[in-house]
Amino acid sequence: MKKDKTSNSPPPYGDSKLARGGELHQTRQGEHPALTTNQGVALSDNQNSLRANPRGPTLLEDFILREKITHFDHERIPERIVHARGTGVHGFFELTHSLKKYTSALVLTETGAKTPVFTRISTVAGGAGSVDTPRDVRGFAVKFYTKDGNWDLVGNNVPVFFIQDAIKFPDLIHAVKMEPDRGFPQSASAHDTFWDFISLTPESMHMVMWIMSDRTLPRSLRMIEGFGVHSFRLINDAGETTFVKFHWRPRLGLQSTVWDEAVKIAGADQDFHRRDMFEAVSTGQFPEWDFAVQLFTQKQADTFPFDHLDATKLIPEELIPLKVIGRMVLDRWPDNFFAETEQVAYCPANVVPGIDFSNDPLLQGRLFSYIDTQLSRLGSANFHQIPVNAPQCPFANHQRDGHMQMDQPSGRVAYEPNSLSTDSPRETAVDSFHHAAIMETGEKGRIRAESFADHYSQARQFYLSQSHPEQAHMASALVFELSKVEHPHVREAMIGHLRHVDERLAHRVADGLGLEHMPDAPCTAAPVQDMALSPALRLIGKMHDTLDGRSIAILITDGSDLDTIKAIKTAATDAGATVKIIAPKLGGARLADGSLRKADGQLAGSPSVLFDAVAVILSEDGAKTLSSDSTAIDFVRDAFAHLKAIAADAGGRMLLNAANVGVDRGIVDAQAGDDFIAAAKTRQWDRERHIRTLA
Ligand code: HDE
Repeated sequence: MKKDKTSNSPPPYGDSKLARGGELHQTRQGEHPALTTNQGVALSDNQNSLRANPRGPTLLEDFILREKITHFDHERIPERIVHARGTGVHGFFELTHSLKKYTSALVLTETGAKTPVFTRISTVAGGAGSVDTPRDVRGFAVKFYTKDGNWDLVGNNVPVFFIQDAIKFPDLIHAVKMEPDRGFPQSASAHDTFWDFISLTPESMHMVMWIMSDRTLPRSLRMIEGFGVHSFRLINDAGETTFVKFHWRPRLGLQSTVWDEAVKIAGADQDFHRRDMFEAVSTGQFPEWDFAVQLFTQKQADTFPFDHLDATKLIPEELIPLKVIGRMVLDRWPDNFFAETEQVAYCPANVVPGIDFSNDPLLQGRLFSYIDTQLSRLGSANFHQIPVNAPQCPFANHQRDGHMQMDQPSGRVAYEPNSLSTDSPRETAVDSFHHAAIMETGEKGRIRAESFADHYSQARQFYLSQSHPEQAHMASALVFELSKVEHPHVREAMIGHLRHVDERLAHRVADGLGLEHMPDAPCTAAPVQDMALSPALRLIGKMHDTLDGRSIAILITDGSDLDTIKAIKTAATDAGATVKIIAPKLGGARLADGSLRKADGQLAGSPSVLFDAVAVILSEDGAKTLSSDSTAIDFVRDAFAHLKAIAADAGGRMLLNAANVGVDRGIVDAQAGDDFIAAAKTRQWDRERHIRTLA
């Protein structure tokens, strides 16, 4: 009470009102608590440090200045060595189908129960301040606060990984991160050290195919899949185990950008994905994923033409179908980015009774790495006490002390067994964690299993399973990436590997790079198999026929027709899209009927790369003006080049002509609202071969 009084009463001394921010205090009094030091001392002046005289030196005695600056100096913590840039959201997981037959984990057996989650989606290579849209894998980490304790499913949006053994991870990451002598490139794999490492690591070929696909250029974090990657084990009440792979499927369907679009988005809005998620969650368009499992026995695994313990392999859905067992909804933006998104500490070793690990050597290495990294990143063994990391079920043990201990345990006993306490925590046989009782035999050694030797068959299967546009994008991506590699022998080694994936792909890329001779393919440790194609691996096939979660721009000028704008807006909104009006001035445009239509975005700051489709509704005068404005020309030219639907009225068509935009099924008359909506639900893949030389 005393402090409130102090903050609201006039300052007892000091200079002018303005220098103290006095105006602010006078206009916004209300319920503000007093501003205090960390020791609780109320401040009368937060604008001026303590000086010997008005123009004299600052005094060391100023404990208020020192405390404030010292705290500020220590505000940053080490960023994550990988996955530094991420976006986190709270939500819940709801189980719809029980896995009681397979597991005792409550989170997977109590149908209808809602388990709170915190999900962080990230890029891998760039720093915390890097752009959202580089060609990169997306991390997909979910912390389930279950009744049995925290379960972290720390996955990616790609179902396989580069390497088979954790011991190679530091090499992989050092190769992909900025080159140590020059400090670039940030968040890009198109450089020598990455491709040098890859060309010498044939096991990475399958993952490389995924990275070169459009999966690594997502349109939105709400439109990506998530994969647990490794096989895990489920254990039921009888102690029987079943292998499981975990999958997240976005309800909005999958969607990606094209490369040129992703590059331009990086310039237009470096926070494109984070902003998209923020806007969706804050406007109640909560992103949702189905949660699915692939369940299989050891007997089934023995028949697979690959080893499921090898993280460079996936299990095609056609072999083991997915069973949807629940859904995740992300519905609450964190209160504070640092406290939650930055401090959240995931760890694949966080499992609950009923879930256990497989022998995947990559997973086994991860079980160690994550806790270790949190110790240096968060600075204390007590990081589990940070609210976003703390279990939401009761937890108790005899671990004590350490930096930043927030608990204040009472009593004499901090050990177990003991006879002095009647209520200290003890082991329990009920609902507690039991490892799968697996028999292990064989020779100890640094040995890679022979069943891990086939590095190309699934890379080939993935590439051949793609649609034509997707294959073309992969070839172009390879040409782009390898064109940034200075060392010819690295480029040639990569073409050699591609020959095992697909000869036509290898020739396409070699041709795109202008190679005069085809390099030899390297020897393989195992024969390359022709596996059955898997259409489920296509991204285009997983786009949904909807505008839900998509965004449409209507470009207008003074004199535009109100009815046409209204009709397009209604049709798009009814189809689920968010509609933004874009005009040369933010104040808006005076329409043909004399009304003023305010703009949601100003043309120069709202290029068409930020939208899924555009409508151009212009008066004749407006069209004339915009036809000599390069921003407006780029607006429609980019929409066309990025294979988007464009609706145009007569004025709009004038601008399209000035921009040299062609005519095809995706260019629709503004009066034909239904046609525009149908065209906007997909990309105009046929257009691509007319407008772009794909490798
Ligand atoms: Fe990670 N990984 N990783 N990783 N990983 C980290 O942990 C590591 C791997 C993944 O949003 C780090 O807290 C090793 C595969 C995600 O906070 C670190 C190996 C997969 C995130 C680490 C792998 C992942 C991380 C860095 C090889 C997909 C971000 C900061 C054995 C299944 C989680 C941190 C978040 C983060 C180590 C391989 C996913 C250093 C040693 C495979 C989504 O501990």
